Amino acid sequence: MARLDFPKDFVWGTATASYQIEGAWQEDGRGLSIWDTFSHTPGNVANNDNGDVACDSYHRYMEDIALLKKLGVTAYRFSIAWPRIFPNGTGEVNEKGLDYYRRVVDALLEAGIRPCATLYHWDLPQALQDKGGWNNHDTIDAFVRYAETVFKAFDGKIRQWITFNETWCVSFLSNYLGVHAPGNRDLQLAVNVAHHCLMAHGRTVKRFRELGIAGEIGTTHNPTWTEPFTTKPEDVEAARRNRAWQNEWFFEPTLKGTYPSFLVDWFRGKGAEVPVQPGDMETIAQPIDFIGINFYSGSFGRYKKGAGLFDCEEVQVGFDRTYMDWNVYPDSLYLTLRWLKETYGDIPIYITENGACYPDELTADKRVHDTQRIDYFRKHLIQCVRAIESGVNLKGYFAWSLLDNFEWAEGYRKRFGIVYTDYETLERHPKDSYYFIQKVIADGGLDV
Ligand code: JJW
Repeated sequence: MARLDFPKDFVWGTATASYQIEGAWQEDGRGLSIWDTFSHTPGNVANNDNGDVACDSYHRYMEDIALLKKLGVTAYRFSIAWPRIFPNGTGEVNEKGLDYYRRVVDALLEAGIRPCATLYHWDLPQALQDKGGWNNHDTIDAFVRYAETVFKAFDGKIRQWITFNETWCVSFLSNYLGVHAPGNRDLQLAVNVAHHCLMAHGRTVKRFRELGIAGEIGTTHNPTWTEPFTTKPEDVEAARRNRAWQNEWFFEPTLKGTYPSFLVDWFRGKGAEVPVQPGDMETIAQPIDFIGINFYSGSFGRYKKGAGLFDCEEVQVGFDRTYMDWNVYPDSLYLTLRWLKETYGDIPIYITENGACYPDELTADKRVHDTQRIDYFRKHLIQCVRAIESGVNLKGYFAWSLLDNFEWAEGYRKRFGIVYTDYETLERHPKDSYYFIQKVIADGGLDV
């Protein structure tokens, strides 16, 4: 048996997001978001589930925080619901919405847990969507105003800020593939949305610095690794296009102030132009303190004319798959981390999400023996140690998720929690993976 150790100051955490856990969709003046609209429209979400109640964390956050404390985490990543703070996206601040997060943040600090807040985890105020959403430049101004309001409200208390969660999902998954809210299928729209979100990120970082807010700010992208199936140039190029779409399209503007030019040309060939105005790229590339990555999976790809946007088809190479049908490909996390270092240098990296979905069952004595999830965590944590010992500046790891919750278009049937949520009673039951993570944190590493 061998030991793999994490650095002493490694940050351990779990992650959640407002719409996925809070419920209380009409309480204390909360406005509607695009996810209320989307989930209340039949056919968009499995089983027509919605976030009206979710895990009821709006009322049960003290239980969640007690679970975090017992877990032994350094930090907790949650998101702030924009429509609780500005019910119409702009206008008057809703103090009652701020009060909820004041209670959460104070309880976290009391428990010795560092709050890490995401500003945009997909719940765009519906009132802004009605005016074009992220396709409209005014949404950028509204976002900066919302961000500035919460920065001031939590200055000195929240010391780690993430502007956007997974801009690829916000843009392409939601506006080109049509899977997430608002459910559009338009490439030009998706390219515009990506650009405007990146702009909103840059302008927010700028404002954060101007206001002199304490702490660090960054953003979270969701890279996936596409490995070419063969060394044939056409396969290598196809895999590269896929990676560029999921990865460089977001990391490159954020960290270098450019878009990958071959992909700009590729999009042009598909009839979509990138709406870059003079000065935009400098705005996007404001220096940030860290980069977050949400990492789940990778795949093998090869050239096939007409497959997807990039003439790239996935090849099944025999991976185990999670209940999301995502490959379990732990090496792809290492490859991604190495690529980040080689391409963008030593900016601090946090894994702001990593985890797996399996069809968990609660036993009669209220346990969940989620051995597959433990195996997934173990394999990915091993790759983290590999990366750290290879010189990757990986500072922390947040497991997705603390709780089973509303998994977007998949509804409640897809469980990612290390704690089981009983949706009948809203009771929480730690799974075996919770105790696994607890031990890794306590030991500062794992036996392999
Ligand atoms: C891609 C489906 C093609 C969340 C995707 C679907 C392909 C027509 C998990 N991360 O709940 C990616 N998650 O809120 C943030 N990340 O394509 C947090 N990415 O359809 C988690 C879903 C996702 C996806 C889901």
